Amino acid sequence: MIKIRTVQTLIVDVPLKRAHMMTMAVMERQSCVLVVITSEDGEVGIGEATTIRGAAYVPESPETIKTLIDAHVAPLVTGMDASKPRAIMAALSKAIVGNHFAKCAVETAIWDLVGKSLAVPVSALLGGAVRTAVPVLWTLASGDFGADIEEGEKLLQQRRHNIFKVKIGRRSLAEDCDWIARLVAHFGDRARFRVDVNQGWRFLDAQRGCRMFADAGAELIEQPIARDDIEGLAMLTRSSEIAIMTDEAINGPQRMYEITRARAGHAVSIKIAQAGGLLAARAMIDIAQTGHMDLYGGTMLEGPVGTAASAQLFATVPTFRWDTELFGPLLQRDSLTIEPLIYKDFELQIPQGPGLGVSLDWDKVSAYAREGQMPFDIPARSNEGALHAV
Ligand code: MUC
Ligand code: MG
Repeated sequence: MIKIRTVQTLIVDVPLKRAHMMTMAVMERQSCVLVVITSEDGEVGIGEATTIRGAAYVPESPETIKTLIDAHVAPLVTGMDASKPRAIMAALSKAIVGNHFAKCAVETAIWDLVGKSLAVPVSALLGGAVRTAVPVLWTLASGDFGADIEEGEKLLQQRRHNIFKVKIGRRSLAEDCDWIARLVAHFGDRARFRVDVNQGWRFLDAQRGCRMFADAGAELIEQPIARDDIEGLAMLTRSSEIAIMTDEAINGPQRMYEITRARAGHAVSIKIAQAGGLLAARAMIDIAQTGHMDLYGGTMLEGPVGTAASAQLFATVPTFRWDTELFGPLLQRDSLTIEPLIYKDFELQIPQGPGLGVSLDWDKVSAYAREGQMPFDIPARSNEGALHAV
């Protein structure tokens, strides 16, 4: 029995290295909701939820996530047995509708707590790792062509990334297509390119876009049209020469089942937050694989904690046909964890330590904590150097 004693949350705003421009929002910082769960015997588990600029992407924001966990999750799970994550998630889904990002952060902290209590990595609790690293692409979204080239060159030279996803949909179809054609011409066979429209096109634009971007040298188009247009996605999938990937449309196992049945995409993005947690994401992976959909390991631009959680799950999956985008920590100007995640040779190394394999650096957390979030009752065992409340 790993009895849960406390569930605490705080919001931390971490500046990004550069503005990240997408169809629906421009981000200059990432707001991370940290969830800290302690057990009666003093062990600590951490989780993280991030959204894309407030509630611009999903109907949750850092503020709603924190409020929901404080008001409704903490009283429910306090006293429960963390060694039974399925039972806890079942209780949460009975008591709380939706709120997948909040649930994912809580589930992550529970897995971390169990892993740390048993001294095994979370991947071992999820069936066991079948790989030690996952390939990671980078998203070009600076909004400036020269800056995109410079960024891509640097990342190639560092052997960080050789696959690039470009955020489009803010300009006209012709301008976006020209942008990609020029990137492809510049990098040649040194890099591969995809685009993410983030629902920015209408169906007819998308039909033209598939042809135009295939000619421009892109290999995949992510979420070209509205998230609820499953039939439209299926029609594009049937006619497109290049791969269509479904992302925002997937918000859990049920939706994954519908999308797989409809073949609304050649590939599907697996995001633990959109799924509603690691168990739900595992179910989505199983449904997609059973239906012969290709997998992609997605992100909600989490920092190192949420990224480590995705990595622990993805470590148990033999093949991501379209790689992963677990680059969130690299976009942040500072790291909230003591152990930095290791990126090398175009891959993220799966953290090997107990639990998620990362722990919070409380000096950094308190430096970036949003006003009013400190003082915070820092659990002693989460950071041997910070035995006092900040
Ligand atoms: C998305 O739609 O893929 C993930 C990476 C990125 O640049 O944006 C997010 C969301
Ligand atoms: Mg996307």
